[in-house]
Amino acid sequence: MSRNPPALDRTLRSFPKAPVRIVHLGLGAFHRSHQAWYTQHSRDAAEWGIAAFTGRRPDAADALTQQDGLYTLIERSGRDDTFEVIGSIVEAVDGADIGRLCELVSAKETSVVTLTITEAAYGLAADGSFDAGSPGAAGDVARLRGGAGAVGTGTPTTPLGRLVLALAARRDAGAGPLAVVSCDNLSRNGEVARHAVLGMAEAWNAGVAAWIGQNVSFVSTSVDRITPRTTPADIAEVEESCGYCDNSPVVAEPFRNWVLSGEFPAGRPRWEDAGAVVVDDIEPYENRKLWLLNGAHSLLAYAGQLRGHTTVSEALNDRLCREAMELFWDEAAAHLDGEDLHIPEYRQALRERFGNARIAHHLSQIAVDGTTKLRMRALPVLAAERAQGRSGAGSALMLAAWVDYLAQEHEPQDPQASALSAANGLEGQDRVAALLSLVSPQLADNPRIVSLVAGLCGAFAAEARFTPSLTPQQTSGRNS
Ligand code: CS2
Repeated sequence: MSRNPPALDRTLRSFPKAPVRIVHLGLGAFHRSHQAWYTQHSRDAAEWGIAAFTGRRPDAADALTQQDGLYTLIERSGRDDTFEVIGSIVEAVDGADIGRLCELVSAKETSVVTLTITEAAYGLAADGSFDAGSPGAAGDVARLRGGAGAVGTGTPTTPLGRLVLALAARRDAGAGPLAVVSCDNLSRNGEVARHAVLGMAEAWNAGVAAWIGQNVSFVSTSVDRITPRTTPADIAEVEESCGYCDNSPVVAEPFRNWVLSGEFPAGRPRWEDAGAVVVDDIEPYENRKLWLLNGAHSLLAYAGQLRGHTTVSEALNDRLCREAMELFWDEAAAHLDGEDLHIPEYRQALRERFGNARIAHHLSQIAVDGTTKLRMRALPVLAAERAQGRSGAGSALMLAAWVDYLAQEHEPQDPQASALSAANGLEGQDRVAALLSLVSPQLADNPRIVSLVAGLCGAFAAEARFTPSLTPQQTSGRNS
């Protein structure tokens, strides 16, 4: 191989640039391993280019721009790696460039806005509703109002605020309806996105809110592809194996899945050519993925780190972590109906996906934003178990692992970081109740749940062993 390999760009790999018809907010590794891959593999890919905007920092856009938007997807199985250049992102933009965002969203050709802005960015309050008073949302409402309602003069800083401003620009341009597609791991993510966008728009300008209500469809999706952070070794591997320099490769497992439900009033790529599935009722698929995959991930993230592990596959090799995961899965499976969900096969596939030791999926990466994630991942199963008169000990174990993890992680990354650190300063059951209240008041208001979780704290200590009291047969009063 040459000592100075050429840089990856469209002169090195000739990829026609499709016109921008999709705007994406949240340019990160997952968008590049998932939606960009599906778009490239649609039969009509030549008509659908993506303009992807970063979130807080411009770095990812700068790096990708140097390569004309091209990057290498390293598909990493348990045995080997394969490489593919992805060219569906035709423009990578700093998220702070609101002028360009408004220009693209208000273009008639733009038909779809996809989002991977993280669960926390939807501004959800502890009861799951949109919190217009949360610091991010309130700041952007003030900034939008600071523009005296004139589009283009306010400069919002959150993805939601930016999207609302860009949709207002589309209204003013008369560019017609379009679809907003949430690709974040939230249940009913389309509905959540609708509440969040409308909530912010209503707080700013009733006319904009009314236009959004009538012209923007919010599509719910369940997205799946394990995508660990790229490391310097991955960059070196691409250079070695492909013979060019790529500053932004992305690593993903071979598995991928995308289920969508909702209207696309201005059209969309034929993602189904690439294996995406369009359904009327997304809830069962969403719950299967959120509870079994993401729920197990959160459990392993906290329990695994308590037991000294770094990656998902390491945690899976720990008997205690594995047993806890299976216990939680048993609880979740009791509330996942429908033969076409193929739960036993799905569980087996997850064991294999998690066990892929060639994917170094860091537990610390999964552990962030615990209050929002646990609300989606632990709470529904716990509530469903208790409604059937069982304790929900498997789900409560996930919460207990998080409570214990916070005792050693004093500066967790979380949308409620300051409230978390105040709650973390308390002791005993008061501490457990205060922490749980940040996941949901529903948990903290129930003394039996608080003592169940408090009683499970310490379950992942080095010398711990599960006891029969942790089996799902343990019952509690119905509806308690
Ligand atoms: C993970 C997800 O970080 C997390 O919270 O659970 O990013 C997970 O890897 C993806 O949803 C897999 O599709």
